[in-house]
Amino acid sequence: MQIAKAEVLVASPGRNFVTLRLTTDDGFVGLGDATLNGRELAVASYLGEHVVPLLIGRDAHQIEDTWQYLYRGAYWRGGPVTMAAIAAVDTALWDIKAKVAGLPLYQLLGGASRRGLLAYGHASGMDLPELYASIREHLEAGYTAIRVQSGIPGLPSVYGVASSRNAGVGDGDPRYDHEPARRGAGPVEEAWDTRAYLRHVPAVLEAVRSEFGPELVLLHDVHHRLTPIQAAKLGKSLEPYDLFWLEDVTPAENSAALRRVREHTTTPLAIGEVFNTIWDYRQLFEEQLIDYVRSAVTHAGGITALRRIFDYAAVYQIKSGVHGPTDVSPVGLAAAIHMGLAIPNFGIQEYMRHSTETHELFRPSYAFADGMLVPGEGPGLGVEYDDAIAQAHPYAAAYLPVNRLRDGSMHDW
Ligand code: GCO
Ligand code: MG
Repeated sequence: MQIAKAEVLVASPGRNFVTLRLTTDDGFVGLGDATLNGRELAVASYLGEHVVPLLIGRDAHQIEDTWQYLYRGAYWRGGPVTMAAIAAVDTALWDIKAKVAGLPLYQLLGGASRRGLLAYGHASGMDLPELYASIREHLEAGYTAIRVQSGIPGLPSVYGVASSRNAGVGDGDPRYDHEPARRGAGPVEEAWDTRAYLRHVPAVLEAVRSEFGPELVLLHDVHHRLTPIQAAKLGKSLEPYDLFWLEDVTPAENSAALRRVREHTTTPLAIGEVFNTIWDYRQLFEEQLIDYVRSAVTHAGGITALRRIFDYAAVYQIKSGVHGPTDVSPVGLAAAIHMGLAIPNFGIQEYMRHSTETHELFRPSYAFADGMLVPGEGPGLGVEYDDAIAQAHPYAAAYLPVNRLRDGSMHDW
């Protein structure tokens, strides 16, 4: 069974998505997500110019060999662009293999290990009343695990926080519009003040815990903004509020920074949404510096590669916590849900929920009910790409915001 056609599809149903569609000579179709938020066309071009020509005529069943061919064969290994491209090919080939078998993908990964995936949503507010309202909406929608992000007094906007001020910017559903694929010639510039953040956040989590009680699973994302000692202090100060995890406390490329954080706090740590390969996790796993792996199928080289990362993590009792923002397409999310149902060390799955337009374009068959995600029982990934809808939503340049300190210095995020 040969790959006969490979198409790179770029569309923007509220935000940009890059999708690879492979078709075999006997008519099986597989999809892979290659979306790199804010740098989408780099991956589209890498695929279109350098990968598609290599795929035509290859045996669609040789998933591992194709992965090795694209990873080792390029000479230039790793990096977000290369690994998103490889991920798209790998995911599309798994989709095809499962369709040929006539089975939902999770069956090929070992079958179901659980009834569904515990999923967390994003609640946020510029102040406590807004935040409480957002948490209540999530509880009504069935979530039992919720990420909590809050405005900071003195800062006009904070990344990850929806409010009446920035609602309506993207995805159609105001609760999720804070994911800032903001349209325009350049990135929005946000102001940041670390001391104000560190003063404010413990009080927010204390208030949320006392308002909503001990059962609610709470998470918080720091978006790489602290130094090791600041992160250690935050982790320690949040211990009484029993977080499921504290995410991305320091810039991810400095693994050793998490030693300092670990020395001081028992708050569980999650990191890895910007990682691309298993090597990025080596020190973190072997020194047991983290508790959850944040990589998405889309950014870590596909199902083949992420499965190896999870197996490696399992040796150290580290669990999955796959990245699931709205900039991972329903194809990437479906792949994560099939994996999450099968792997032994599943922890939690992020589920922000895509816009209506995005669902119309991809028609995913996974479902969310009672706080859990299930992948659907149709063959393959269970996602169908609608070309007519894609045509109605052409690519539009969009950037993530940048982050500056009050004196104008660029800051991590
Ligand atoms: C999360 C993330 C996202 C990312 C975004 C970048 O935990 O969901 O941090 O909000 O910032 O996916 O493209
Ligand atoms: Mg994050």
